[in-house]
Amino acid sequence: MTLDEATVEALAARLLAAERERKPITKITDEHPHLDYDDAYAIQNRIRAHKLAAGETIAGLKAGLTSKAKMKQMNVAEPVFGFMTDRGAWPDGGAIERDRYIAPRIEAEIALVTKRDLAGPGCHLAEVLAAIDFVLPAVEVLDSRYENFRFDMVSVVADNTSAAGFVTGGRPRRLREVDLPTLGLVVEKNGQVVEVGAGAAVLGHPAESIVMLANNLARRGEHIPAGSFIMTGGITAAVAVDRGDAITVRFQDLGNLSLRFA
Ligand code: 0L1
Ligand code: MG
Repeated sequence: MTLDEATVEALAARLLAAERERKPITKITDEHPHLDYDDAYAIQNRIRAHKLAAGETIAGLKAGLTSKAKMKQMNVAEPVFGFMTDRGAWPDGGAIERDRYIAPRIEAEIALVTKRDLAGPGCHLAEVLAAIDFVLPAVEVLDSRYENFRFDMVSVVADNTSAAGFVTGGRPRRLREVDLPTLGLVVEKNGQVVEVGAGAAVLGHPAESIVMLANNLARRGEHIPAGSFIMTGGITAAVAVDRGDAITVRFQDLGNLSLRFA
């Protein structure tokens, strides 16, 4: 940890203002080049505390940068983790307020809901598989609070991993009814196929995201409570969206999700 409490608070306030006013800022590491992951998660935790104090509630947890290719590209060994609040929940088939965001992008994900507490260190795949209640399709809305997507991993963690919203619904399934690594999906933007992928793009198995999340939370003295909705990470590249765009994601076995930006 390199920052004192007052600086953590000031940086959290800066990111919250950027989100509220939709005015992007320069990445935090320009000013604090030695920022480490402990600093970054401390800033993210301050953002979470402010949102809860303002009346928002935690809607779920998320893993980001979970595809091996993207982790290699960004030179990171581990995904990044964040949270979603109820304010970012958009209905399946509904309209998303484009003006809520700076430069929104979407990515298709598999979400899992847990039925038992999960805690690291030492959390492993078998434990996570035994704790999954059901599987849901999800679309994440990403929006960086940094100018022109100029960021690095610690800055992204401080910015709650670009979390901005999500859509879920479709046809929930029990884990035994689906094969997560081979579960395929097709992303369409305005009727054109723009991305295709399968669950194995996420760390070989989407539940591995939850293993890493539980072990990461343990280092911060936290755990995954039973009943958590967890988005396991983008299967496809993020797709830029703007006002008027319509997105449909067709998930094998999990139904479709549709959203439009109005
Ligand atoms: O959900 C994610 O994969 C987080 C990505 C963070 C970086 C970005 O905004 O693309
Ligand atoms: Mg994501």
